[in-house]
Amino acid sequence: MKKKIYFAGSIRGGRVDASLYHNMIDQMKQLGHTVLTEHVGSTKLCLEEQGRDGDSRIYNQDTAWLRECDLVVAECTCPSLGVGYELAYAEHHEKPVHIFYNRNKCQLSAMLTGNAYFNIYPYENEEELFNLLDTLLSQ
Ligand code: 6IA
Repeated sequence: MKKKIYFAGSIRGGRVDASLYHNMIDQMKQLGHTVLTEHVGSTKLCLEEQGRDGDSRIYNQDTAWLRECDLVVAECTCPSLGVGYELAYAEHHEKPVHIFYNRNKCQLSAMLTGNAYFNIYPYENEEELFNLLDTLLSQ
């Protein structure tokens, strides 16, 4: 079934995985889903502070999308305060949350791995990641 997906990935936390996010978003779209947060995979994002008003618009839009989505997919290899906040917000709104991370590159926070609400998928390489994503989103 076609779903509205909120994809979460690091922005000001660091853009080292931006092209990975881009490829994950592409795969989700190819499977027929709508990704509400396609900009997270853009390789040309402006990371500068937008001022309190600009950031307020971002916060209001992103929290509205979190309430609207059917599920959240997060790539958490690169730690991000914003993504951590979004995951807690999604849990509060009872949205299914699926968290992916590369086990060779990071240790995920115990605040995620210790919370049985979250579905957590460690992977070792991109092939494994894309297979996991395919299995999850082809259902
Ligand atoms: O703390 P971080 O910046 O790493 O938080 C990243 C998360 O917060 C992502 O999953 C996004 O959903 C959200 N987020 C953070 N910054 C932005 C943003 N910045 N725009 C949209 N969502 C954001 C402005 C960049 C650009 C589009 C002008």
